[in-house]
Amino acid sequence: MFDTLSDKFIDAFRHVRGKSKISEENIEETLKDVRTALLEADVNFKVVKEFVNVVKEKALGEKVARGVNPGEQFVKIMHDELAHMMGEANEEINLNRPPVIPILVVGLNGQGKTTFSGKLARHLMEKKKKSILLVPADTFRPAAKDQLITLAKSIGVEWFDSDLKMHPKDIALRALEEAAKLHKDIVIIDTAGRLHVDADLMEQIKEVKQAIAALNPEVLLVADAMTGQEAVNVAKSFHEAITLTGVVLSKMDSDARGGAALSLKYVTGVPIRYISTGEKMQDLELFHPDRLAKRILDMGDVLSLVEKAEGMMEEKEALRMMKNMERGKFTVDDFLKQMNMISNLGSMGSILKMLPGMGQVMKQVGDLSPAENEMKKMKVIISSMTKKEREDYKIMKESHIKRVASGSGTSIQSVQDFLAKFRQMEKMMGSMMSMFKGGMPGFPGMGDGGMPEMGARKGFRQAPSMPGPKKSGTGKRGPWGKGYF
Ligand SMILES: Nc1nc2c(ncn2[C@@H]2O[C@H](COP(=O)(O)OP(=O)(O)OP(=O)(O)O)[C@@H](O)[C@H]2O)c(=O)[nH]1
Ligand SMILES: [Mg+2]
Repeated sequence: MFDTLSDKFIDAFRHVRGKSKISEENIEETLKDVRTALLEADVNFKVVKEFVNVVKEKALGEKVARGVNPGEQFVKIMHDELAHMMGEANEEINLNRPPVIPILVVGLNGQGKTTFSGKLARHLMEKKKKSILLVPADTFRPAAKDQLITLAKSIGVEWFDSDLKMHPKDIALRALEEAAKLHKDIVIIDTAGRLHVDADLMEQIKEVKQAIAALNPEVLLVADAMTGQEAVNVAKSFHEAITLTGVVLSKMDSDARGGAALSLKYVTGVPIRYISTGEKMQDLELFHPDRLAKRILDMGDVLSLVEKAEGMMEEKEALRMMKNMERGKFTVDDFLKQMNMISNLGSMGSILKMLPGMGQVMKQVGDLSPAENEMKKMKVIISSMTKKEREDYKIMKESHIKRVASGSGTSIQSVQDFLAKFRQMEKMMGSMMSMFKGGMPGFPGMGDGGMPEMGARKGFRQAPSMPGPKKSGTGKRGPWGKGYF
């Protein structure tokens, strides 16, 4: 996502980095490169022209704040203008109104409407605690109904058993009646793909919208981000025909250029509400212009990372693990849960990119797949261990190791390596825990009671305070024990 643009921008900044003052001469080259980068990202040339002019004016006009170097100030101006171009703050659809709220999902063929309908249902159910009815209203392709029902089942959402012989507007009306009976908050109506130039089909979708107009429906267009300016043009046509309330850019995971995301709001006035970033049901993100601007400029997006991590592990489970760790108990099962949590966040590359400056660091590191493969291998080995072994790996004798090796399709050496690594981790965990318990000279706030900030976050109670200093069982000091520093 935005990879190429990001690289080109960072490269363009070299002309202003380290300069004591921003002048017409030294930003000339930078602005030229910025302009080329945006055009290559498939941003409309008029938008590019305006963007570059504004950035130039601001960069030359602005007084350099004390303590900030001109290069940093230039990046800040770029950030603000990029965020502005993409629409400033995220506006999620308005859910603060009485049910039933209809959401009509429209767009060209094969753009990801059905997939998005499922993703949105899951998101609104899990994050907004809404009850949803999914409505298949693609009367041209019967398989589309099955596709939506399969998705509905996979996410545990109810669907409406539409009669595909009916006009989509009647399906929508029936579904709304049913939703009211079932006390649902929201209906999501998945419609057939249609070309914006097909007059008959555009007429049909107008009729659907008119039929439910009294309920003030959200009308979301799903557009493939990879099609760049074409997506912008399609959004314009649909907006003129049926007045959209938002756009969803799909297949952002495959779009390295980003032209549609950058200029759609600017050109059409319709806000981008969500981005679809994969085929799985959890691959949906809110469109946050300011955060995306940060990602493009390799300033990181820690907020999104924290939000992704939230809710991954139940509070009860987190407390149980914490208690066990306090007792110096860290099991293979705990380790597996932590690995799964990380995998659920996405690929290592996508997680690291959300940290400031990591985009460039990763370029130097190169391929992250060996680390990912290593994690996969460890998971396979763990899944071949019995429950007892996972609770206490020390009971594993040679025969156990042999069994796990053949069960996981790895080798005895691999299992032994894993156990050795785990032993190392367990040791480290023990040392860290005794460090928290005993307090560490020179590290304020880490004395008794653990880290004070831990309880402050929403959803996490204060970690139970830990008892006073504990004598290490072996008498040895771990790598971070007292006296090491
Ligand atoms: N990589 C990627 N693939 C996606 C995304 N969204 C949808 N797809 C894939 O795109 C293909 C089409 O998706 P659908 O949801 O069936 O598209 P549609 O707009 O409902 O298609 P029609 O109903 O035929 O017009 C499927 O193979 C999806 O798995 C996405 O965000 N990323
Ligand atoms: Mg479909």
